[in-house]
Amino acid sequence: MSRLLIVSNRLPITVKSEQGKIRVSESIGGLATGLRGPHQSGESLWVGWPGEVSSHEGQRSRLEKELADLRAVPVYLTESEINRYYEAFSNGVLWPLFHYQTDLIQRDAWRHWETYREVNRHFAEVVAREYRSGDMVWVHDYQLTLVPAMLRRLIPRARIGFFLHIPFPSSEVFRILPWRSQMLEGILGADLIGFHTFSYMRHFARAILLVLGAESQGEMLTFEERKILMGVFPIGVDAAEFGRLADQESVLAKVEAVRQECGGRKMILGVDRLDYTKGLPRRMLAMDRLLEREPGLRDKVRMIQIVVPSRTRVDSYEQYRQNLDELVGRINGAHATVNSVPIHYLYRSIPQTELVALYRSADLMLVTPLRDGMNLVAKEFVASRPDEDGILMLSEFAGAAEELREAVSVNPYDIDGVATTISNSLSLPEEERRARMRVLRSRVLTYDCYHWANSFIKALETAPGVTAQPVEAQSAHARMEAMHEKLSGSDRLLLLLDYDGTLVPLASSPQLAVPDPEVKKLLQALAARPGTAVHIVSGRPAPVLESWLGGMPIGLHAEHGFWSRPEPGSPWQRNSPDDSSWKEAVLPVLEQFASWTPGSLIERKSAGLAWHYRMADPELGKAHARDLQNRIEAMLPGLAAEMVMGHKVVEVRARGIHKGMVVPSLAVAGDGDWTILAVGDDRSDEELFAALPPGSFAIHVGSGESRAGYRLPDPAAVRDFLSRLLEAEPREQPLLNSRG
Ligand code: GDG
Repeated sequence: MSRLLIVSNRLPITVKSEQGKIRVSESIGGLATGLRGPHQSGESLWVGWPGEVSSHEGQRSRLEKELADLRAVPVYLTESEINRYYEAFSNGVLWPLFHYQTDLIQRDAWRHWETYREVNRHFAEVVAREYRSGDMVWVHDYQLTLVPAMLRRLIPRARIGFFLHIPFPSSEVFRILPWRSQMLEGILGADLIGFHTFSYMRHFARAILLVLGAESQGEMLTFEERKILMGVFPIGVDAAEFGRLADQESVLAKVEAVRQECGGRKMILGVDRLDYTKGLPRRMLAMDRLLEREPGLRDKVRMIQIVVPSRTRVDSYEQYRQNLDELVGRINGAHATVNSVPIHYLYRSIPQTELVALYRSADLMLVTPLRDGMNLVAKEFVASRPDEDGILMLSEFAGAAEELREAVSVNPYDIDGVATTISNSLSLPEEERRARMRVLRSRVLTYDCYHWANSFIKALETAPGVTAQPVEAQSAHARMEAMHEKLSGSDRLLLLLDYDGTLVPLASSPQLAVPDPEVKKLLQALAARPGTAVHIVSGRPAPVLESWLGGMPIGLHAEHGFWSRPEPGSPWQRNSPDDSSWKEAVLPVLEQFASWTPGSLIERKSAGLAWHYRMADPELGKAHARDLQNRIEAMLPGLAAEMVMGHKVVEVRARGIHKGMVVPSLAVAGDGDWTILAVGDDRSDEELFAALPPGSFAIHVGSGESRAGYRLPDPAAVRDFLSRLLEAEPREQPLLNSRG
């Protein structure tokens, strides 16, 4: 059975040192509980920071023994690493950024990126050390985004999953991060990438499209030749356990006591970690507004707000706490009566049974974060209501809102709206309260933390991943080598090469794809190879090819074979009659699309017009390309033109022209009998491949469908392949070939 290696910043344990003895206890929480089953089954391990522990060797070895019993592997971090990687970079930069609080990003914390990387590497090394063939690795959260790619390098064949517990922000916000590409590439080391909601997944997909140019299709994307799956896995809580606690005698007694204390007033509850994402000041201001508008409520409601201390060493949290204290003090001062203080505010953590008793006592639970990955408090509240009563008020900016549709939804920024909604909720009829709670309960009970962990693990087990590819890749490699050998041995070799995307990488703008000295040298050397004819078959206009490659001893074919200059020095000749009457109708349409699609441009050729959208926003470009295709298709029947959809280009050209046109004359030139190799990356190259005589070879560059029998990943691989032809001598002495 395959083991699962769980990797998170913190180990789910608490280490205490009592009278020189080390005690380790397991922590509770959705993540720890959900993974307890998978962690304990097989020989799975949990890798993470054990917290601040003594560096004393004796103490460490005792700790490690205790940890080994819990199948936990420590990643020790120094105080300075914790300050920089965890407090400063993870909590001071990534946390506010991913929660849209860009003003709170610590300015000096940007310096700590290096430490973030080093600590991520340290984690990856510990995992790689523990890894055994067949294991699966599951990396958690924003502190460890670089670990998947680092692992991919250390243990290339491992199945790696990554789950983000916080929101993935809109790409507009994400791209603020100077290390956005490194972070995305880090995450893309995984085979499966999980998010709480569909919007986070979409934001991520958009970010990789804009930042890395990697296009996804639904939940699937291909990056560096690997298939990567994305998915939505909303985390749940241990609902059965909360329900069990909520029915316990001692808890019910506490519920009774809380209600007595409320003395008939409606109880409003809030439970949050002290964090600026939780929307506490606005929630308090909404209470303030409500009591101002409805003074009669002052003796009729009581709010209990538990605030759990958190990240006390990060400056912005301390400041936030002081402001909140003052605000609550002011509101209580303004609305307290002789009989009651409206907001009962506790700044500390409470035992779980007490928490459940509060959940079960509440008439109205306020969960109003400004942003929250999921928010487990909302689900715990629902799970703690076997009595099927109580109202959940939930911010539309919590991940939980995408699932818990029967909660009363609020926009936490709309203070007045929240005040009104609190007031309305308090008077909801019992029947409606129960109806909402019943549906909420069925969701929370079904999709609990066990379901979450199991569904992620199952998806990771079956994700396409790297493991699916090697056999195919190996056989492709062997075939490729066999073909190379045939070409190398040929003394009459005809090379038909596309230019853009084949010999040089696609440039953002067509004018920028100027040939570099290296490619010129390669073409020169190939042309000088005995018995070898080299031809460039491109979609570009003749003047461009002439100015870039005119001086070389090779044949040039422009505009998809409309023009040919088979030998250097010979004039360009047309291969088809010139009928451009169709341009009058087509050009205005292309111009319209160019103006609608910022960044796109029109290329004018003698027998064609091309609308390039590589520089436009990729999604807008794609959508408009589809629209343009429909528009042109509708026009074509009346025109002597046809349309070709290429790589980020829609081209309209005179009918009957295609790259395959050049093949017949070249194939018979110099008595024929050539071994032909055609290489191309685009749809227009398929026509070249189709026209090749039997026994020829065709290589498609890049991914996507092709009729070519062979494939190379990119122009660098093409160059490498072609330059290897220069190493081997042909079998026989060459015939001099005059076709250049
Ligand atoms: C991150 C994401 C996502 C709170 N006070 C007490 C107490 N708690 C427990 C709650 C709950 C947990 O703390 C808080 O969980 P949240 O989900 O609300 O928030 P984060 O800690 O920010 O977690 C979040 C989560 O990851 C999981 O993916 O949902 O969006 O930010 O379990 O019960 N527990 C006890 N006493 C307290 O006083 N015993």
